[in-house]
Amino acid sequence: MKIYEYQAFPNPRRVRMFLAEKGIDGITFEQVNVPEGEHRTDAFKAKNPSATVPLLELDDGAYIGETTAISRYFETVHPEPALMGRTPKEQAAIDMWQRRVEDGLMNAVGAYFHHATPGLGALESYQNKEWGEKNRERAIATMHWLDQELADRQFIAGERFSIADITALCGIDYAKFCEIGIPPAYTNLQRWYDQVSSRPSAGA
Ligand SMILES: N[C@@H](CCC(=O)N[C@@H](CS)C(=O)NCC(=O)O)C(=O)O
Repeated sequence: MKIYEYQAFPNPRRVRMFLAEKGIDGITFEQVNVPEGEHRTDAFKAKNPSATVPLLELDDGAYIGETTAISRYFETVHPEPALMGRTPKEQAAIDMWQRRVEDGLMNAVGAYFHHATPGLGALESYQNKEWGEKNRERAIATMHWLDQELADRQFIAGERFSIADITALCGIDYAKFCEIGIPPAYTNLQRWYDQVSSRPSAGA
C-alpha cells in the first residue's frame, strides 16, 4: 500500500494525522513534487485524473483519491479508535461537520491561497483576487461560527475527537500559513485549537 503526497501541504497532512490517530504504520509514502507540477504530468494523472494529492494506491493496484475517501477506507479496515462515528447519529453529525469545515476552511483558505496570494506561482493559470478575498472572509466567518459552537462542546462534531477536528485543524494551520490567524476574540476556538494541536498526531 502506498500514499502519494507532498508532505508540506495540508490535505496530505489530514491523512497522516488520521493514520497517526489510528496507530496505523508500515505504509510507504511517495513524494510528488507539487510546486514543480509533477501532479499534473500525464503519468500522475493516469493514477489520479484530479491531479491532486493525497492519493492512496492499494495492493491490488486500485487508486483512491480524495482525503475523506482515503480516510473512509482506513476507518473501515481499522475501525478503532473510531474517527468517523459509531452510531448513525454520531456518523451523521461528523459527516455534517466534516463537510462544513472542509468547505468553510480547507476550500475557502485554498481559494484565498490560489487566487489572492502568489499561490503555486507559475502553475496558477487563472487568478481572481476578488474571489480570493471573498474566500478569506468566508474562512474567518467559519472560524466565528466554530467559536460559537465550541462554547458548549469539546470538539467540532461533539464530545469525541473525530475526523472533523483533523480537517478543521489542518484548515486553520493552512490559514495561519496564509497569514489568516484566529481572531483574538475567538477564545473558544483558540482553546480547542491549543488542545487539538497538542495531540501527538498533530505533528505527523
Ligand atoms: N478534494 C481533494 C483536494 C486535494 C488538494 O487540493 N490537494 C492539494 C495539496 S493540499 C493539491 O494537490 N493541489 C494541487 C493543485 O492545486 O494544483 C482532497 O480532499 O483530497
